[in-house]
Amino acid sequence: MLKSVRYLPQCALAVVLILIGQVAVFGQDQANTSQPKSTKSTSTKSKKRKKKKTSSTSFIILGSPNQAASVVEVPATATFESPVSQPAAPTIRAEKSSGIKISPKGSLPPPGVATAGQIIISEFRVRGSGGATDEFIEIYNASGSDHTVSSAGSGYAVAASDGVARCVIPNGTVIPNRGHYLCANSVGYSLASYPAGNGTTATADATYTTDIPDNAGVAIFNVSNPVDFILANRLDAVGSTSEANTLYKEGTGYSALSPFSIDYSFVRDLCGKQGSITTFGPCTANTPVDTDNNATNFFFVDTNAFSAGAGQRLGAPGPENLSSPIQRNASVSIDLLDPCAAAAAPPNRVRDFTPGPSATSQSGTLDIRRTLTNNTGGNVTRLRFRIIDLTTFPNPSGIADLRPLTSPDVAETVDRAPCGSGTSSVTVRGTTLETPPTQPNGGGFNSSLSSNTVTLATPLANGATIDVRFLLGIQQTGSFKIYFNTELLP
Ligand SMILES: [Ca+2]
Ligand SMILES: [Ca+2]
Ligand SMILES: [Ca+2]
Repeated sequence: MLKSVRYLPQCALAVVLILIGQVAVFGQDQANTSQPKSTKSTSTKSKKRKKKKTSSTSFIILGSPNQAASVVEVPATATFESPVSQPAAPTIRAEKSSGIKISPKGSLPPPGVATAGQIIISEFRVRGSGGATDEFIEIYNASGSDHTVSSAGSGYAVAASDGVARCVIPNGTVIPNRGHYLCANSVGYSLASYPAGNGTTATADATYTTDIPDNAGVAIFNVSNPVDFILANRLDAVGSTSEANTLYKEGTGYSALSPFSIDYSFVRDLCGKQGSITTFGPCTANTPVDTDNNATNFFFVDTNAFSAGAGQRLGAPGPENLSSPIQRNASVSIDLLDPCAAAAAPPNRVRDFTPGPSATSQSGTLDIRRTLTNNTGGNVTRLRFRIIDLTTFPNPSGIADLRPLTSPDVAETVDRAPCGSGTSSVTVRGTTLETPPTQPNGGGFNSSLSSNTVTLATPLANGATIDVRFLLGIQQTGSFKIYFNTELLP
């Protein structure tokens, strides 16, 4: 049945569009993948420039504290090893006591139990390339501090709309601030070797074997006994428009999918633009957005940008578990590789016009280089970057179609402060597009690029820097944007 769905076309528009851009005239916050030295006349340029301004093209790599835009839920400034005190325990007790009256048990929940929105579903799928049971549900700690699971039952249940718990996160489990917990169907889950922490992969923290039907809702409760699966005990839910039980979705739900067995997932928005390919400007969030509206808080990605009923977007599932690196944008700074050169000029940005593989780079590549500084206060032993916003397929004309790729190390000559007093040679470290799933068209939304030279044996010390590159295949030229979250482990 996959055959009937549209594949990524090899877009022939690239050649036509290659002369549109004028990188140099826009300055460092403007971006275009076309030829820097346009042969177009000045009058054409100014016309173009006016037009572009309305669409506010921009390019920034998220990462430095002053770029960590306002966040819907959790200020990204907190470091995960300095938890704040338990979240307002007395208030929680009072709140839950009214809810608990409905419970047959009649017992007060223990102090510290999570409340709605504190522990949420951040990514999931109920089918995959491995078939109907290739499922996972990723849980995220949005509480603002490390959270110790503490329920009146045996833990927090993740249940489908048949009312049957699939996983229970046991009492006593500590989910780090901004960390994850992974629940997966052990019968079909196919992404267990997707990279996670140091020497670990995205294996499930808890498993189940009973299939979740296509488009069925899923919810997480702060209880484990199914009789207590009621709204007052619900932490979060996500379901489709075809889910009848409103306990298992928020709002009207995400658009129901045709049941294709593809490498897709629904990802909670990490940028605040609802996965829009065409919306430029800075992200307004860098942690999962939860406004209790599944239709706008989650977007659909898959590795071939199929149209399956819930929007089309090149990207990849990225299941994260307790061992996975954690978003710490506020604890690193990301600067130009060469602070004495313009952001849009080499060696900070290198445009290679040589056509590459037709599936990823038919119009060449764009190579973005940055210097990351570890400000965490300790070693960094694992480092990767997750794409939270991107121009990619399916893009309208005038918008670039970018495909993040694996890149090797490269030697580069840089000028650093004080500028003009001599140059030095540095090694710019390549980054690796993490798989599975295989991403034959390059990466996309939610894909991750790893700095594999940072390891337990070779950590990045506090205050130390690493020069990194992000290689982007270009399928179609035009205005572009790309935003990353920095995920790391101490
Ligand atoms: Ca299923
Ligand atoms: Ca919610
Ligand atoms: Ca994820």
